[in-house]
Amino acid sequence: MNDNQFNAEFNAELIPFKQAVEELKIKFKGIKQEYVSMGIHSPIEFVMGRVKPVPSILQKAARKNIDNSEIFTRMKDIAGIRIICPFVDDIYAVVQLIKQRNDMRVLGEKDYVHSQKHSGYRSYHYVIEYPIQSVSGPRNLLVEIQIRTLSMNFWATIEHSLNYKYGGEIPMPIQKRLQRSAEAAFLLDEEMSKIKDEIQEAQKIFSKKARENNGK
Ligand code: 0O2
Repeated sequence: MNDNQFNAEFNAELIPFKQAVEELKIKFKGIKQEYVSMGIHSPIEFVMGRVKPVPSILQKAARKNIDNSEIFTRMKDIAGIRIICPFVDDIYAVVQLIKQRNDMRVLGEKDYVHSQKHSGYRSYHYVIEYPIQSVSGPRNLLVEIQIRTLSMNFWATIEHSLNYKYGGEIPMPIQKRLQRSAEAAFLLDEEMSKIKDEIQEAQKIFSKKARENNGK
């Protein structure tokens, strides 16, 4: 098979994963809208999703000794959803929301919120099985859902780009700084949680005013 054929077939295999990402983004955004319309605090601030770029899929498959023929059934994060929450407690509210749904099945979970990684990374990970309807019939796809606070997301985004810049070998002084900034992000989450009620009250007033202004 030449490179063009390989690329065409590989990209065709990614279509159902793109569909899963789009469907899940709509579903989680819908949850946020429901909370907002009820005037209740939403544990979801915003939702992002992506299909992993082909070079990253191939690199990860090589790193994890996954044969090309098994990539689409064994790799857990070809389709990825990221749910960003205002407060740490909200992460666990979203975890429960997902567990209770009957349109997806949880296959695995990693709590890096309570057990942060050595790098300083914190996030809650779910691997779910998600059914989609394709032209050739129903299929269950693996999707990774990362749930984290705004400050965890800020840290992870910066660290990810530094990792990219240094080809996965971040110099030790920068690693140390990142670990310290992860601590600072953790403290920020803790402090925000302590004044959660005040913040939510302010947000309610702000949303009410915005709705009134829109109605004018
Ligand atoms: P990318 O570019 O974000 O897609 P597994 O999938 O369980 O077989 P894996 O992938 O090592 O094994 O699992 P893990 O450690 O739970 O990590 C999965 C994803 O979490 C990563 O995907 C990252 O998105 C994120 N992640 C994990 N550790 C870190 C970290 O230290 N820093 C940052 N910024 N993100 C992290 P990818 O494929 O590595 O990267």
